Amino acid sequence: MSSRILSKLAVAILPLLIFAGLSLSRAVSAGEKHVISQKGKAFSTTELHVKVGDTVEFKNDDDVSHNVFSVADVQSKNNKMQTPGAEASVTFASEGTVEVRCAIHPGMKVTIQVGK
Ligand SMILES: [Cu+2]
Repeated sequence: MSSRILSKLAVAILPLLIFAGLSLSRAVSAGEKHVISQKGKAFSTTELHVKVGDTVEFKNDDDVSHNVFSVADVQSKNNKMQTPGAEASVTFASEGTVEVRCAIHPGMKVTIQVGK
């Protein structure tokens, strides 16, 4: 292969490599997504471990409304009323323990541990 062809090849491939590198770094920096479903007046789990930057989606898969809220200083959030089929997402920005409850159904509890 002549050096001219090689340099043309490099010019063609370089942007692809840069693009691939950018996509990869974006994928690494973005947090993971977790889903906690609400069904049968219960959360789909009682405990969840996530990392800072991760997002938890609260999904109402029930046939009744729920009002999911957190009772932690680290991340207070009230999803307000979620009618059946509704979704609400929370991204955790700092480490700590977040107790999540439902304002309508006192038995509904899930603990989210946010770590590094
Ligand atoms: Cu509820």
